[in-house]
Amino acid sequence: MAGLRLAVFCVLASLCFSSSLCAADAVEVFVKGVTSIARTDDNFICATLDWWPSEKCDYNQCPWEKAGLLNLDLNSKILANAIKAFDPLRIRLGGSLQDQLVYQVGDSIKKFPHFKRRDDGLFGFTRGSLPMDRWDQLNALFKQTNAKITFGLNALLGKRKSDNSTLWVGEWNSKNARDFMKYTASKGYMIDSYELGNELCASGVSARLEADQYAKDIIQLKEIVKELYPDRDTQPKVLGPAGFYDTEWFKTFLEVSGPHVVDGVTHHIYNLGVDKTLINKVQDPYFLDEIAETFKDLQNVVKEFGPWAGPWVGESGGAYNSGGKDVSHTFVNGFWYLDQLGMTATFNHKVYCRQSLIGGNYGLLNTTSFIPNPDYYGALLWHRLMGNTVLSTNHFGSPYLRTYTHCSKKKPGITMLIINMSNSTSIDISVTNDENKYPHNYRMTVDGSNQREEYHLTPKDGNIQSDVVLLNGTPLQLTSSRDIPPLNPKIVDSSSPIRVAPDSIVYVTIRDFKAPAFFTFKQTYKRSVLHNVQELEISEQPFPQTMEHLLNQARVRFSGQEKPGEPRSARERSSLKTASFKDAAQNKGPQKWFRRQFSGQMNQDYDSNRAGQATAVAAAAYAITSLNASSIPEQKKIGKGPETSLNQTASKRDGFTDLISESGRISKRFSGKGSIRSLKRQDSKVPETATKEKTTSEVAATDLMVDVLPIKPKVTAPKPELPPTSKPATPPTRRAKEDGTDADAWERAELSKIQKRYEKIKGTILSWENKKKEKATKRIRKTESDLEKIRSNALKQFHDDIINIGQIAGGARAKAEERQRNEEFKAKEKANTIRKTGKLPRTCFCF
Ligand SMILES: *[C@@H]1O[C@H](CO)[C@@H](O)[C@H](O)[C@H]1NC(C)=O
Ligand SMILES: *[C@@H]1O[C@H](CO)[C@@H](O)[C@H](O)[C@H]1NC(C)=O
Ligand SMILES: *[C@@H]1O[C@H](CO)[C@@H](O)[C@H](O)[C@H]1NC(C)=O
Ligand SMILES: *[C@@H]1O[C@H](CO)[C@@H](O)[C@H](O)[C@H]1NC(C)=O
Ligand SMILES: CC(=O)N[C@H]1CO[C@H](CO)[C@@H](O)[C@@H]1O
Ligand SMILES: CC(=O)N[C@H]1CO[C@H](CO)[C@@H](O)[C@@H]1O
Repeated sequence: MAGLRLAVFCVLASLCFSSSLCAADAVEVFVKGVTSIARTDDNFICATLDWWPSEKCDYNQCPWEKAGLLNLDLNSKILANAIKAFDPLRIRLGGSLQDQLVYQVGDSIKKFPHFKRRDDGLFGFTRGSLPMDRWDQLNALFKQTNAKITFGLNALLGKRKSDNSTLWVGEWNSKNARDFMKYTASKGYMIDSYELGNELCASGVSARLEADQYAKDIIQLKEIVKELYPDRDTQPKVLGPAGFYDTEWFKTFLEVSGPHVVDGVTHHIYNLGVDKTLINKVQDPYFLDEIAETFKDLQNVVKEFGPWAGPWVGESGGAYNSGGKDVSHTFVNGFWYLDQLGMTATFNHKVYCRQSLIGGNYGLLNTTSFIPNPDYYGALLWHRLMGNTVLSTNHFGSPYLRTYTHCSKKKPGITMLIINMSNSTSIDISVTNDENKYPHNYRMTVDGSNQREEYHLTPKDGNIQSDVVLLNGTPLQLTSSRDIPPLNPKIVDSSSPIRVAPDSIVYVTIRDFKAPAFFTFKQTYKRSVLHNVQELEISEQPFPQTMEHLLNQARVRFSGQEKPGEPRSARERSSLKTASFKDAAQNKGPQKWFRRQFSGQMNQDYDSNRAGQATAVAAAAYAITSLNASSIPEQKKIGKGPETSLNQTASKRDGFTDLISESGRISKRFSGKGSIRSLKRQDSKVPETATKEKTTSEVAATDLMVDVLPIKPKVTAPKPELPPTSKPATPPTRRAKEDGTDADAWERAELSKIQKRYEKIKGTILSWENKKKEKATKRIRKTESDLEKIRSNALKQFHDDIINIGQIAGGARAKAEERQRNEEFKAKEKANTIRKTGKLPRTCFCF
């Protein structure tokens, strides 16, 4: 919901060290923390093991060696440690030869000892078989390492090739699969999911099936699973079709298989090819974006035709036929791989299986030495840092900069993945100092959480085709016990810049970003909306629809607002940004920025289009927050030494009025942004859809973030003690008895001051509200004389106006009341202290 959208706004500004090469390139990254745009499985990272024998060769190389499931060294300590490090790692067992594999279990099974080269066989090989003792060994490894197993079953047994081309027809003979599953279940081997067939969908690769036949086969598989695993808690999932996406085929498959048969809709990605340009493709953002369309289409088809299932990337090596030599196992491949993880997660994919864990040129582990390649560490960091909640992340900077954000895993805050694919410019990115944006939050950070955790991945010797990756400058190497080394972050003060080197990949964890806290606000918000709706007797729709309506409207309007009329020159832009960065460095920027934002919204944007109604609500609440923040000198001066400013209280009293009457420049800012975006869209060839989600007001949420951080005066407020002031006044000499009286008087005076101040604020809110409502009412009266159609439109608008106004006022009011309670509480606490200590507060509120 747009209204609840909350964002953190970071100004990433690049500074120039060398004045001659000063290409100031400021990037703002917006993260909407209030609503998740997608959700992954807890174990999103997955890697595959394949059946390829060492005779699998392409382009004069045979890169599988002994990495296939039938000949892999299961006693490798590195292999076990590499799997264990994920705890758990999803492993998908499957691949091209799985539909020629029989399981040596049950009766009447012919033995096929090995896959052998045979030109007329599928994929150039004969059938092969899996002996149960090998299966036992594999499971011993999986159990020891706590792996989560997906097993791909042979889907071609019982079928025959039709006369025509690659189509296979006939029923699936599930007997061998059933015997195998029965054996597996009886041994107690844990299987997370069974998948049926490999790349048999759509036009297939070596063989293909019709969608309705495959759907019938998978229904049969589901029946077997239900029968063999009656306990629903441990019942393996059923996945399919494990092949390349085709809209019609996938639709039919989901329709015919029906509800709750398929749990995961798996598709395969090999969008890179294997040509000599592979290394360019993995660094080309335009190329990388092309595949987004597929992810989006699948997401939509699953949503529409199989909402009970989730989309999975079941196998993806990027470059087919075992990956690209000197590319797929080196650092540069991470540009493609980690970008894929980020991208598919935003398209609601649950799992992403990398081909391969080991084997081919694209192994996360080296085929022969088992030593982890750079992508292994990229994946492990993702698994440890990125939680399952995906947040919309946006910037208008270079397309070579890719950013993705999730809520952090198992910890508060967010983790952002930043990929800089550019190899040329040296850069220095800064995040706006958060202190002014999260004043109360910062006050809770006694545990040092105003620090960021950064993980910088760079290639050894700056060679992007290196197999060795550095974490924060140190090569990642196995420990002496052949174990995965610890992956320790660099702790960085939040106010300092994030430096992102060219050709680097960075994970940043920001603990202060308390996304879950927004629920508190959500409640308030809902109530205020409902309240207004009822009060004005315009409630026509149930609440969710109303909200949905508001959201859509805001979206439409905001995007409609993108006039290419006012594009600011690069220099203007950069000077503006430089300025805001400088301000930020002085702990002032964000506040000013928000103020402008707020006033602009209140006066212009709001009235003219209400697109940013979310912004307005947020801003109103923020204004109240800033009131508080700036009215407390001690808080404002964090890290700046004591400085008395008694007058601030007085001068900020009218903050709300100031904010409302101040004329804003922010609408320009908005449209400027819109135009930047639309220009970008034209030349960047980013699929419409990839950006569409992001056209709502990013700015809005920023402010909300501030607002919704939990206010816990009891926890966060400093103890009401009275440290020495910078301006020592007359020492207290009164006796305790008198103090009681003084304290009472002081308390009364203080409470009455607070009350007056808030009365004034509330008065301002009310008069603003009345004014706006009056205006809206005038508008409706004027329009009433128009045609019936116009009339109903106007009515609708009127309702929206009233709701929006109510929201803004309600949000502001709630905030003000909250602040008032806090301050009264404080005053009382202080009065108690005074009673105890006999010390009266003096020139400033230094507590
Ligand atoms: C074989 O292909 C032709 C044309 O491609 C088609 O008309 C015919 O129905 C196919 N036969 C079978 C058995 O699929
Ligand atoms: C494995 O390591 C060897 C030796 O460093 C290297 O030549 C080879 O390319 C690596 N292969 C993979 C797939 O990692
Ligand atoms: C940077 O990348 C471009 C194109 O991707 C390439 O032409 C150029 O040689 C690269 N420069 C360096 C220093 O690697
Ligand atoms: C406080 O501010 C008011 C106006 O804002 C000014 O008239 C007054 O002199 C100031 N008082 C002090 C003590 O600075
Ligand atoms: C993260 C980031 O700022 N990326 C930079 C990468 O390099 C390009 C060009 O050198 C810059 O434009 C990006 O800003
Ligand atoms: C949200 C916030 O910052 N509230 C603060 C307002 O000011 C009082 C007085 O210092 C604090 O106790 C609150 O925490």
